[in-house]
Amino acid sequence: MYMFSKSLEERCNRILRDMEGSLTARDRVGIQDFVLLDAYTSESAVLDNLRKRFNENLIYTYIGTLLVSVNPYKELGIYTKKQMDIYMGVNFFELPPHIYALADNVYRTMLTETNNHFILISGESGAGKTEASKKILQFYAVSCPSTKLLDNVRDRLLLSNPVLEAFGNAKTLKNDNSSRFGKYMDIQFDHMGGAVGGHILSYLLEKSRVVHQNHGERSFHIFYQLVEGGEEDLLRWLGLERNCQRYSYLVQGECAKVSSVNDKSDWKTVRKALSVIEFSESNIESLFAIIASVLHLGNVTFVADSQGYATLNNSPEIHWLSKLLGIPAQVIQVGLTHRKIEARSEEVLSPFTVDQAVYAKDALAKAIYGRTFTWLVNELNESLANKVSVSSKTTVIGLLDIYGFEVFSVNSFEQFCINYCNEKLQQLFIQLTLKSEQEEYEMEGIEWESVPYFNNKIICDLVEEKFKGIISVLDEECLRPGEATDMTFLEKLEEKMGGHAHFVTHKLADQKTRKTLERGDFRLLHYAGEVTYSVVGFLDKNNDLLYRNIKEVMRQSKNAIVKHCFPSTEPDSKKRPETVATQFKSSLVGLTEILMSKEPWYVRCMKPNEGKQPGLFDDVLVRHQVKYLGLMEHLRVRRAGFAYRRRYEIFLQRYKPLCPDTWPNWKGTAAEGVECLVKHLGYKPDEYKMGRTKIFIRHPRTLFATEDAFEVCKHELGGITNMTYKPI
Ligand code: AD9
Ligand code: MG
Repeated sequence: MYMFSKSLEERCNRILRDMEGSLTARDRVGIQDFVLLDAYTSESAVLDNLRKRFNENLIYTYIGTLLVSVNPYKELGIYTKKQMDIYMGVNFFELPPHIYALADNVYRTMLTETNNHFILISGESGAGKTEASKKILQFYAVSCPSTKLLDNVRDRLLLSNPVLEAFGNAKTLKNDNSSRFGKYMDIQFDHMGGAVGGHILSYLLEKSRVVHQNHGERSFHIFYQLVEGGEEDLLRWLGLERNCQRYSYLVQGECAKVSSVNDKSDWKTVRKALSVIEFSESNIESLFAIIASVLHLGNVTFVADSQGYATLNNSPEIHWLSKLLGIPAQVIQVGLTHRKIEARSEEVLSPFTVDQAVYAKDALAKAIYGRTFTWLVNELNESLANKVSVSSKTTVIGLLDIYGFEVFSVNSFEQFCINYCNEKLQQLFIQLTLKSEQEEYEMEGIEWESVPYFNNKIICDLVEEKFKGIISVLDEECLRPGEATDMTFLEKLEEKMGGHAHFVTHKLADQKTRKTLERGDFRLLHYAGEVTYSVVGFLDKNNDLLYRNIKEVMRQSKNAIVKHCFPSTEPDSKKRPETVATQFKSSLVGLTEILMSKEPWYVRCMKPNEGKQPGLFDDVLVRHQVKYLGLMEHLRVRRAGFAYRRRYEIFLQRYKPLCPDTWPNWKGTAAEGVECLVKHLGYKPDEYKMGRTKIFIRHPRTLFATEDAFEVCKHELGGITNMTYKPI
């Protein structure tokens, strides 16, 4: 027990004996805020606390205002309207941690400070990011002011989700509803707090999934929804059979049916959502014509003629493609089997081999789908655009639901991009957290003690630096078609990056490390740990090549969306389009700028086990996530100096019964009251600091002792009934 004034200590001891263990709750359910862990630098202590809470179905824990969430893989009954009501308008730390507490706090801070905010939700696949972002949106849908006009906006915001999920999510081995794109969504509020509009940005859709899925995985939900749920008339019009097995693009993973997914009812939801969002019927028709076209395209097969060139029989697929895309069959046929090349300033058609034709066909399917997805996001944005309060100023809360750090047994270009994205976000996170900590200290007039931390700028530079970074080297190689290969790319990397502390390959490694690397690998030492990438496919995926003449074919389409997606103004392939990695890099620069101009909040999602099972907490897996989510780093920054801080008013209101001078009412200022209170409790001078508006307490044990005394006092007085919450 901390040094209390004599009489209080005596009373405490007596009552503690009587209460026998009722104060051991902290031991059983852990603590609500990691900042108050004494052994805050110990990964094991963090893990223990998470486990304790998870076993009690307490999935949320704070690090200050950061929310850590562990996927329970079961319904907990904690997202009811009643729960929302409980959290609405209540001070952040006064109730047990919850996503609603965070959502509410962000909302109210935005309204009082009239500034912009964002909530970064990160975590690995299946950790619960998308669910978290939906819970936040639902909370706002219920808690924000309601009028007829606003309700319409609210419905659109909510319904944009099932539409985006249908086109951008798929079943993977890790998650039956895995988002295959990064999403940033702004919700715009007027000065009264009404949600008046929204805007969505999407990042790097994994369109390769359209043509290929690993075993146990599916393509994007919309394909199965259409085939399973589409009305008879519609399917007939699209030339589709109600049988996913008929479509080559849908059966590669050999699991067209997923028990946790109901394609039929999801189809209905999406169909209805499209109407509410006010997509025109003709656009909806064109959209489904495209989805069907992709399926038909997938079934197109080529045979080699006597010279080995690809030919196409006048197959039913071409007929349907021609009908649905509004392009003459002959034009499609030639487009799929030839490419245009320049020979002596003349353009000639050069025939494909079968392999080349298959490659071009897949490239087309990916391009059509990818571009349609972009179109869809733009349409959603039109529908979400603020038409309610155009004249007055709005503030926004951004929700970033982005792929977490990924490490597989084989990692490719996609993982490289995703992990690079996480490096950028980690950098932003450290910068913003340090900055806000420093600012708070300055504002409170308390001296800042610098914190040692790992600055991952060195890795960001390694990837993105102009002329020198990995992306530059990759782009250079992509400029040498015919000569460059994935292996020459690796050699160039070895030339340029050799000696870099965060880069290693088989050739560059010492003997021991060499054994763990293949010849076609490079390994990056990310802030979150090592990842080995296989260079196979890097050039191809980065080029994302679509032949010029097939684009010209698409331009002739009578399908309004296709026409829009392949505009005649698109720069010709004579001028190379930006590579995928470079586009991604630019979009991340844009995202960083958006985020830097807003106040940050964080949700870190974790998965407790790989088996999607409730009640199972896999220590090794969670420990790994604690590490790569940067929790220890964040904790260190938050704990530099002082573990705990509270506004004087709140601190005094809670603990004033512990001192005869402050109980029941203190006449002076809150700061003076707190000073008087802590002196009475016997806080040592170096244990706390009085800021301008807050008290700062160095060690959690001081607070715990105070809290224990409060519990005792509450018990003894029996009358402080309005204080039911436990802030720690
Ligand atoms: V991915 O990177 O898009 O593959 P997410 O988005 O992190 O992934 P998601 O939110 O889709 O994961 O959650 C995966 C599944 O876990 C959901 O479909 C739910 O079945 C389950 N889940 C997630 N969060 C919760 C929760 N708070 N309560 C109950 C949950 N179940
Ligand atoms: Mg998701």
